[in-house]
Amino acid sequence: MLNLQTTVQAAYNKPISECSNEELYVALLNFTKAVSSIKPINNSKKKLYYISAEFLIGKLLSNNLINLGLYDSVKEELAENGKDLIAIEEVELEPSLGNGGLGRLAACFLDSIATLGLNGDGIGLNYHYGLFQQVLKNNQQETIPNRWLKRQSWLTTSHHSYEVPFAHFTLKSMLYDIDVPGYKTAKKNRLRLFDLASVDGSIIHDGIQFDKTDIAKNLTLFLYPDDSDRQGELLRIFQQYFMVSNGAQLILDEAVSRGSNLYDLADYAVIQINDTHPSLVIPEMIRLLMLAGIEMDTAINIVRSMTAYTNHTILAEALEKWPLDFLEEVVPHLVPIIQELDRRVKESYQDPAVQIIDEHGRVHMAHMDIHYGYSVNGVAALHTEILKHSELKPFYDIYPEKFNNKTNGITFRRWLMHANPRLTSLLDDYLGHGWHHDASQLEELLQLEDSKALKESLEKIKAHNKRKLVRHMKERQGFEVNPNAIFDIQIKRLHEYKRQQMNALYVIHKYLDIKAGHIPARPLTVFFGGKAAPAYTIAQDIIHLIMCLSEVIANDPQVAPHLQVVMVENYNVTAASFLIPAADISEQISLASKEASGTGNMKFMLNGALTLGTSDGANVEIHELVGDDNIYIFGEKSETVIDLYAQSGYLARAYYERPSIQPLVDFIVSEPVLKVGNPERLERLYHELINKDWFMTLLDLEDYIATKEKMLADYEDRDSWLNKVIVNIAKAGFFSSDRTIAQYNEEVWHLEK
Ligand code: 26V
Repeated sequence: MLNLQTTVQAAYNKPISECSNEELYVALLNFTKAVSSIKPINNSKKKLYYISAEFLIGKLLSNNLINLGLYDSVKEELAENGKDLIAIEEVELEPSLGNGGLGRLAACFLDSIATLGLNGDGIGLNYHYGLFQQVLKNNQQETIPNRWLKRQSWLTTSHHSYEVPFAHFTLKSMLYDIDVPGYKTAKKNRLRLFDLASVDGSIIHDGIQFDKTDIAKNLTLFLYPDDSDRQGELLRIFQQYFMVSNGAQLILDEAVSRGSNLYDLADYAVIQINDTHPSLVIPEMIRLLMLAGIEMDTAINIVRSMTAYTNHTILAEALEKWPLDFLEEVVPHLVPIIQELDRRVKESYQDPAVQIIDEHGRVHMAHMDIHYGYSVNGVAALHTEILKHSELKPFYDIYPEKFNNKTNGITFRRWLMHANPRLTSLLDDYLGHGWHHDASQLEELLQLEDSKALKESLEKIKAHNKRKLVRHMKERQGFEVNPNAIFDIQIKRLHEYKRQQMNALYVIHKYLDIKAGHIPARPLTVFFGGKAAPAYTIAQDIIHLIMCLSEVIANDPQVAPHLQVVMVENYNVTAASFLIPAADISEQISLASKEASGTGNMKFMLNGALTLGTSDGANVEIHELVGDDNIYIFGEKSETVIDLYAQSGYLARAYYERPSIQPLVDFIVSEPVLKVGNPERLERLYHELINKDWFMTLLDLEDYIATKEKMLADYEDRDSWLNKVIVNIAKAGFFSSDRTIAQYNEEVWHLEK
């Protein structure tokens, strides 16, 4: 039996009590890896391959200790020796293998797949610097490479290596594995990350710049490297093909080793394509099957029977379309296959909207997935309906049977047990442990709605979590936050459709209101966190506005005691686990129809925050579950928004001219803000809001402000607020990713348990 004390003694020749946190972290890493390595790998016949450009897995130490059932004993053993597991975990660097919701979803799914005892691995790339690190300086975002990979890490080198052919050279891959233990399970799965030995970080200069043409050195340096020029776009194709060619070769090897003759491949493997980044797996798998001697018709049918596609967005700019000549330049051997797939579509369907290769010679990756896969799913009920009846309607008309919904979910192991241990023990005290494996049991809380003791405990836990966040902010950013304020939190990637700018306009409203003498009953702290893509200028401008407002307010003694704005630097999974348990208000304010699902909304609800949101994505399902009294919904509905787009019916200026709105927008370029800000950025944002406002910020602004004011007033009735909190926690069970994965398995994958 492995033992922590023995591991530490063997590594450092001294007892736990004499080790530094750095030493103990490495010892715990190796100890946990060793315990996990003993677990057998799930080897049941049919296996899922979840291929994804992103896996936003977060720090793994506590997560893996929890899943291996070791957390309490390790924590205790460390405490007995005067050491604190939480402090030791600080040493771990967060893996930088993802960007936002899509990557975090993939991580939650891996946890649930393993926990449900299903055979399924993740396939992706091992980016050495991953997504950039955000530094906030001079009220702006700066970007630097994120050096997350250390010599000692969760990666284990595997013996697999494949040759990946490109137009002018062949690259030989290497494979790293990260164990995915699952919560108290007998078997484990893995995350398989392909890489290249020749990749070389020394080619990075001036922040995150590098030579985009040197593929052998740059291939797995960054996630989503800048694609604003041709070389950048080509590099994305190099990355995607490298990922899927390795993946397809691994899938074939493993299927054959389990007894497949390739004609029956679909009995051994199912591929889930996570958004379109892995779509080239379709022509690649067809190519490999043909190389193995299978004729094309049959190869196409095999691939179609084992490939399923998930759509995560309806934003046109995120739906990938690669010019055929780019593919010709990187992977010429796939081009005839893609052309043949397209020819067959054109032979059967005349509608240009469903073609794979359009009249400009661009390959629509999603179209290929839909024609040559057997399942297409959206990630929340509303999103799937929009896909069926609007965005992908011509496809739904052809293949109604392929379309299905899988509302997203989150793993409660990380987002409750790890992030909020006090709430976890409270729930254990009231409900027992049944909810750990069956989250629907949280509903039993509803019977306790009138319990004074429960409400008092919830108040105490929230206050504790706020103090924890306050300490964290002080340590990380030197920022003083008032722990007695209402914590209003918007954390997600910076994007105009998510409308952080609308929240900033609320802040301006509140500022002006306080200046006019309306002192709020309680202070309000508005937290923002999120990275903006380096080439996305308006998103950078929004960050700039938020930070300028933060400064203006902090320096105004009349307002500062009542209102505060905090921009959290480098928002990531680690920051989320401090922020979410401390929240009172969860901001989910996207323009209706644009947020496919959202998963932060689910994490906040589970941790006892109330949603302030539009009828978008999974907010709609949260609303249905908790009822009108327990959520704050505002804004136009998705049908109205879709109509407005169809008729070009939204005119920002008409809203701007309203007396309630104009002073708020004008404040962006007012003297106090210009004094601390960059006029070019502020003026650009100001003009954008008045003249374009593509995501209709001003459309919903009045309703947003009124609803938020109502929410703040309601907060003062603590008894009634806590009733709402209880309903939200009780109803969150539906959003366990265990439920989502069980549905994928029953309706799409059909893996045996
Ligand atoms: C697209 C692109 C295209 C250009 C380069 C970089 C890049 C990076 C990512 C994407 C796809 C974005 C899709 C996405 O992240 N969707 C989010 O998926 C979540 C999980 O389903 C969902 O909760 C969010 O609502 C949705 O925005």
